[in-house]
Amino acid sequence: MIGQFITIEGIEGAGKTSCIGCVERLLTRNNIEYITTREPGGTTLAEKIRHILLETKDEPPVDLCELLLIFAGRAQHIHNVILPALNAGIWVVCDRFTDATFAYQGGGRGLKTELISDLELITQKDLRPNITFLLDVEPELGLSRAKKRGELDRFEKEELEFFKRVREAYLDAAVRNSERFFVLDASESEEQVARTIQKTLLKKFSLKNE
Ligand code: Z5A
Repeated sequence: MIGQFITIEGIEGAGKTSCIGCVERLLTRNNIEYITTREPGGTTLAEKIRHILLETKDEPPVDLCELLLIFAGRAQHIHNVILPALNAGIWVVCDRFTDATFAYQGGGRGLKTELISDLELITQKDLRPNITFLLDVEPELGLSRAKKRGELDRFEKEELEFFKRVREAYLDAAVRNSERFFVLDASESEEQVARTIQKTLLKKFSLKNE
C-alpha cells in the first residue's frame, strides 16, 4: 500500500504548527500510521543544511546557493525518509515542501520558475503531495504573530514586500494545482482553521471523526 503525502504551507506565523497537530489527531483517531517531518530538514544531514539556511551570523548564501542547498536537503529527505515511509504505506505529514521553494525562492527571491521546475523534476521525479493545505494570511498579521516568539531567523528578517511576493506566489501555485491545494483563511481562529482542515481530510480520504 502507498501512504498519502500531506503538506502544510504558508508564510511565517500562518499557524502551520497547530494545523499539523490537528492532522495528527485525526490520523491517530483513524488508526493510520504516519510520520511528521519538515523542510528544510527531516534527516540529520538535511537538518544541518537547515541550520545553514536559517542562521544569520555567518556568510549568507547567495540566492542560487540557497536554492541548491534546499534541493540538496530535499534529495536526502526524500530518499531516506519520505519515500521509504510512503512505500511502506505510512502517511507523511510534512511542514513545507517544494511549494515553499516556488513561493520563497521563486516569488520572494525572484529566481526563475523554470529553474525550480527543473530541479523539482531531477530531485523528485513524479513525487508530489496528495494534498496541500495553504494557510493564507496577510503578511502583516503572520509576521506579527511570528515576532512574538522572539529571535528572528534569516527569512523572518526579510522586508514586508518579500512576504507579499511569497504570498502571491503561493496563491498562484494554488490556482495552478487546484486539484491538490486547499486554501484556508488563516486569519480565522485556530479552532475554525482546525475544523476546516479536518472536514477536508474526512471527505478526501473517507476518514471517520470519532
Ligand atoms: N523555506 C524556503 O525558503 N524554501 C523552501 O523550499 C522551504 C523553506 C521548504 C523555515 O521554515 C524557513 O525556510 C521559512 C521558509 C524557508 N521561513 N522562515 N522563517 P519553517 O516553516 O520552519 O519556519 P516558519 O515559517 O518560521 O514557521 P513558523 O513561523 O513557525 O510558522 P507557523 O508554524 O505557521 O506558525 P505557528 O508557530 O503555528 O504560529 C505562530 C504563532 O501564531 C503562535 O504563537 C500561534 O499560537 C499563533 N497562531 C497560529 N495560528 C493562529 C490563529 N489562527 N489565530 C491566532 N494566533 C495564531
